[in-house]
Amino acid sequence: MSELKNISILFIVVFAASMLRSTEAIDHIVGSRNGWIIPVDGHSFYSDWASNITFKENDVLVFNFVTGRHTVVELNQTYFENCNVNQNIQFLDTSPSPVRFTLNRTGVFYFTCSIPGHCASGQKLIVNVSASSPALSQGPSSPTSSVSSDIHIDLVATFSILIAAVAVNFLF
Ligand SMILES: [Cu+2]
Repeated sequence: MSELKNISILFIVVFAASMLRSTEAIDHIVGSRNGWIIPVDGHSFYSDWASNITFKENDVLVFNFVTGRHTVVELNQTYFENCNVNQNIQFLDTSPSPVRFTLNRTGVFYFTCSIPGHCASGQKLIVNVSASSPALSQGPSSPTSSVSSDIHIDLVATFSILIAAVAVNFLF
């Protein structure tokens, strides 16, 4: 029987390892192929881009742009809304592109470009970062439901592992 127990333990370890892989940090290319620009499609371009992505702690934002044409600054919410780019929390290295920024905490980050007029023209990005967790990656969800659905997925995964372990013990 001990051999069979070992099989079930192996089963659990493999499952756990495959779940851990989903927590690896991911590079996100800001604006995808368009990169970091004054959006030509209107002010919602970067919020539309961000709304399709789940940002996790320690993921990296990659800002691609023509060196010298743009910069990357992090602002607080008030200065971001007013495009007060001189009150930045961080002036990220502007040359050469790309600028890489590690999302080193949970919560909301605000980014824009410090070149005059660019913020007001819509070159601004809000990123909402959630904690790294073993939850499986999921599609876009409303902010109010994301926490509970994360827990739900965790429970489903945990039960799947338990059932698999029991099944292995029964079958052999
Ligand atoms: Cu710019």
